[in-house]
Amino acid sequence: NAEEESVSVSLPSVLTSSRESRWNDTNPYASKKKLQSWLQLPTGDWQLVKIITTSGTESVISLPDGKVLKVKEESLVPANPDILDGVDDLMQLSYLNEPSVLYNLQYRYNQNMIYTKAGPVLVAVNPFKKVPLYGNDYIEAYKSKAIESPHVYAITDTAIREMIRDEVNQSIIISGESGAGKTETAKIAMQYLAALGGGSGIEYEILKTNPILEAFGNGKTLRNDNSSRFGKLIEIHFSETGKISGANIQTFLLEKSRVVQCNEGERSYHIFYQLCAGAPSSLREKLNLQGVEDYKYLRQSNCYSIAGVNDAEEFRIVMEALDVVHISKEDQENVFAMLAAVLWLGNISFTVVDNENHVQAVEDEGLFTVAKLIGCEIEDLKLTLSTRKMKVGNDNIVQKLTLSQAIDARDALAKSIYACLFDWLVEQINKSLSVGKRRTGRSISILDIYGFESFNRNSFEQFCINYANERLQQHFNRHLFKLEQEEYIQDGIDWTKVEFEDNQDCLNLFEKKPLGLLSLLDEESTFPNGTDLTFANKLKQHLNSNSCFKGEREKAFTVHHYAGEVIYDTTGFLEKNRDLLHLDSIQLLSSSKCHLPQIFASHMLTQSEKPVVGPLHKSGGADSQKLSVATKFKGQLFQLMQRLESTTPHFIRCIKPNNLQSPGSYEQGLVLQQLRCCGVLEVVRISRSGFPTRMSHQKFARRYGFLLLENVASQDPLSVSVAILHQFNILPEMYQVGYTKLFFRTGQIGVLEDTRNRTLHGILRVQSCFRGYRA
Ligand code: AOV
Ligand code: MG
Repeated sequence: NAEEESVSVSLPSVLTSSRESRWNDTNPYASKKKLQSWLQLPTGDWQLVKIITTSGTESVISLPDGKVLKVKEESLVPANPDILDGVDDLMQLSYLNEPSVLYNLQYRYNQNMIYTKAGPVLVAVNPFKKVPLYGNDYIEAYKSKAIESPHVYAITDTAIREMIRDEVNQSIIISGESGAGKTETAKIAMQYLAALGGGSGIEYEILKTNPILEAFGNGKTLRNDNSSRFGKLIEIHFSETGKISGANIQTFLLEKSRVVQCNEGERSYHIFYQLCAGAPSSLREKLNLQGVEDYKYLRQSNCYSIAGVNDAEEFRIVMEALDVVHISKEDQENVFAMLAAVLWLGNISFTVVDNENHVQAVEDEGLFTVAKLIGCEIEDLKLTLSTRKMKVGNDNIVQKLTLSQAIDARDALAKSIYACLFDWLVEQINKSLSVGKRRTGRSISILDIYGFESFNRNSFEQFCINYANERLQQHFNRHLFKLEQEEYIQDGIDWTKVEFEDNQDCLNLFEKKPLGLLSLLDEESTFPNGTDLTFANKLKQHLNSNSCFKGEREKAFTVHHYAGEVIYDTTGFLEKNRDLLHLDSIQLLSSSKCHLPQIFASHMLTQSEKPVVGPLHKSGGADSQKLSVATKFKGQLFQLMQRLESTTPHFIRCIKPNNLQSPGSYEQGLVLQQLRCCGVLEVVRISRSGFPTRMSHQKFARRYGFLLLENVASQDPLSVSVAILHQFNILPEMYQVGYTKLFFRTGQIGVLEDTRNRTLHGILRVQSCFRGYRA
């Protein structure tokens, strides 16, 4: 039969290891390929079985080990013929069901083919090992179209071509859970852009921003040894000739809390460990650098190294990269001094000085070193850490701090120094990358933000990260589902809707005013007496009827995200959202003799001049007042979405095949959950059941009208179009006639184009014949 024959002729060699080999050779049913089905095992995994007989309600099936079972008909899901094993676009599957998609991805994954198309979306399954798919040879092959199998290179190539062809900015939007491979994928895309658009040397600088930003913005979490703790959009600019002319990096909400606190088994930002391990001895001396274990901030999580990572070597790479992006040696040293200051701040301790539990900073190596590194007086530092200036009426009073207040003040200072340092670095990098300045308005942006996170304990950071992912998911939905469906509906097409998970409800839960998570958080943050508990109670009071929300015991609440339920613990929410830095601390920095602290201080001051959302101390606030963190973040996200809306998006979905970060392990349940929540199946279904080729009646009539046998010159374009469709016997299920456009299924227009080309060719031949005759 035809199917059997095509197996032997058209399968690439890498795919020929038939599924049959997994079956016992003595299995008498081994040859009945057509009757393969998927059976779900009690573990939840899917098993390929063979149907021996079917009675309509029950089937007798055989397992690969020869066992024969009787199962209910509805527990079986049809499997695809062997010839479709490992197809490179899920659209090609005859049966589009979950086990078939899972199997197809796994089949490819096992052969290092980690990329698969799902219609317009690229799916990337994290190999957790080096795979031989990258480098110049591959780049050349994709550039020349010698290889067409799915790849980040291929998607990036499409983006470049479309940017040039349509003169529209492009975006490559990478999403997926924490540890799924977004950052690696972004780097692979950048590599391709650099290779194709390179020449001016600026591409080298762009690539070198990666080790810098990863050192300062990534850390080890329980999910990912190199987890991004900030979001990043890098916009790469191109000249008219398609060469890279510059770039600009925008970052989103760095997780500041990691600097002063991180969980058992996690690490703070890589750069701290790199500095301690790799600083040359002169620098060590200048900064009074110790080993990582001597710093309290680094000691608390009990984790100092990452398997397979040499921090000293990484430090060398970062220093080199800093040179490349034109950060002077002097500035580099200032940066390292700030890092050391942060580490030493964590070592400052306090002693109780009166019977009201007020404290003072202990005069020890920590205090002295911080003062020296920040460039301020020891006395000023001591005062800043143990008192707070307040204005009551017209009087300035000095309030002494208790131990926990003093620790908060100290940690707040450390966090803001680090966050300012990060922002300053990005600013310097941007200055260096914008040298070209010849903006033509053409660009390709790559978005790599922190992935969806769900830990045992989820705090304000996860709240923000997951909110961002929710927004991104909406963008994805809008593009792939809504816009598509709306176009059909607008044009009056009879078209069965593909149901998809819309996450608008969850976004409303976050964004609705005045009764949404963000508004309520801000409101509670402005009340001087607001606490995490009053915040949690308020949520329960106002949001319990929302289907995406559930109040939990004590201070917790659950949000039903598109990617699953997450329980948030509100402990620390208010403080993190207010993100206060005492004015005393800002004044301390501005009094500094050093360059960077002064810059940081003025940066903090300009920030605090913005409209006030933080707590207002009516008694005369001496605190820095500014937009709340959540509100600022929301504003950034809206801006980001606006920017992305004006681009042609290309989506890459990264999938994490196991939670162990280990190669070779493919957990079906885990993969399935990710495929479900990112709507991969629906994307394929919509692309397949849709009519991707569209042409207006006018254009269609103009292009193919001359092929008509009867004269229709007087008729309207719609009638001409219909006449063409009839004359060429295009099957009714292959097209739809809309109010303004014709919609075709994949491949249909090719038939007409062929005829058109052949006919035109014929006409030209006849014409040249005539010319020859006349001569
Ligand atoms: P993420 O960006 O999606 O997580 P990463 O890009 O950091 O995830 O990937 C995690 C790890 O997976 C990397 O450190 C690599 O070891 C491995 N990996 C990913 N992609 C590849 C690839 N194509 N080839 C080889 N190894 C790979 V987070 O930043 O946590 O959301 O916030
Ligand atoms: Mg990342």
